[in-house]
Amino acid sequence: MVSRRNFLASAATMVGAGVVTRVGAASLPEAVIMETAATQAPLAPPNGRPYHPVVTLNGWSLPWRMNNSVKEFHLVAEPVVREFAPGMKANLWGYNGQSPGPTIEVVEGDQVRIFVTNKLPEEHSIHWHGQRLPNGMDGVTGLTQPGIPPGKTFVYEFTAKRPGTFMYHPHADEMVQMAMGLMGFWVTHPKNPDFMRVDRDFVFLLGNYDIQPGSYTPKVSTMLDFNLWTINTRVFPGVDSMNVRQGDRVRIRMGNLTMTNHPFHLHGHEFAVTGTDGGWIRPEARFPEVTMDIGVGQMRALEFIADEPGDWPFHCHKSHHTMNAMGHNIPTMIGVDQKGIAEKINRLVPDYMAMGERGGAMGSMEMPLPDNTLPMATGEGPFGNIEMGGMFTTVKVRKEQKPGDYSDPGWYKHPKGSVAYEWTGNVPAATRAPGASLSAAGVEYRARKPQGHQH
Ligand SMILES: [Cu+2]
Repeated sequence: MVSRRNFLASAATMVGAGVVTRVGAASLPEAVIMETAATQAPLAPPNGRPYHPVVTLNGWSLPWRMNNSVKEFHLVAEPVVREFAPGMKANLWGYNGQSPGPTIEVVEGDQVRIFVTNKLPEEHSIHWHGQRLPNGMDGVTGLTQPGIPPGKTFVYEFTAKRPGTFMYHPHADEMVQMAMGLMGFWVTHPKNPDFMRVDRDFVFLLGNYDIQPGSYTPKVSTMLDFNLWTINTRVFPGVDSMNVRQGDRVRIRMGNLTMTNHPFHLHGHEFAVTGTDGGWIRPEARFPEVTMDIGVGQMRALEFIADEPGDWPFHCHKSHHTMNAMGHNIPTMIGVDQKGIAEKINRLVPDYMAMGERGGAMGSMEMPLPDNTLPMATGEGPFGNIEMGGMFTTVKVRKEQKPGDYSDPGWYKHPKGSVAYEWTGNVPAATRAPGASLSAAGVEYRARKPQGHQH
């Protein structure tokens, strides 16, 4: 028999081991949902310890309920519709109405209880990626818990021990459930709100999907050949810009839940990688970068002072990852005269268009698209087509952007004389090395034939 005294003693031991308590809740907390893909204002903590909230790009943070000093959250795994960018929607699986699910923000030392309701047609479980927690709360179906059956609710309880940047994702039928969009961001803020304080703190997850033009559901068996590379399950021009005030200290935190690495590149500024999966990097161990590779399953935080005004790209440097849905088996046609072929094919296929003769720029392309897909690379900028898609966005640095204002200031107005311009003077012949002869008509080369082993 468990006396009250014994129960308290054992409860104390459990807290010491990182477990909060057995759930004493009489009711489920409300499952808050969000239906818009617009970036929501930061969630100022209404109770509990103070912290500086993050901003989830094209997303939001999940409100909680305080129950005897335990922060209670409610996630519902369910089918959702996500708009990747205006003109294209997909049938995915997500949390609380969206993919990715809402960001969960807690403070180091918080006791956390998360109710997970499974409204999927198969078993589910959530793994709290990167957290220190009791083994039985790690969310691995079959290993640390039984799968959550459809229609059931499970409870996860642990103390958020380590401050830093984390994620959550299923560890049940993983390949399918992640290919369908089940994932979310997690931030554990430091106990001291002034520790590594920044003015703007953006977060997002990288995802990949294979949704063939004209279809609405991702192919879940695709292993590598994805055609949509996403920032919070959005593709450019559907990805919001990160709007900051000139001089702000800006942090961007990312998690990579795709099947490949992404070298993210920031224009116009250097940044320091300040956080990894293991926690915060000591100031003396940081080094400057303009491109940071983020590997599969990794999380990274970078920081910079946004001191250069303008609209600065922030994007994956793999050029196929800044494009949208399109076949990949396209022959290179640069320099090939396709006029005759196009005419002949047009008799059979009226909309056929010769492509690629002068490169792949999509700016002037007007080939009809199938339903529910996006042009490969498009986004109207102040100077025309931006010719980007996928994992691309901008950091908009403005002197006039008020602290705490995240609204889009529009395109940058360049000071007079500060935009690249056409040269209209003489173009002298290029100086070449003596004896060098390079002309388009006759490129000289020497074949170096194998000479056998010379050592
Ligand atoms: Cu990439």
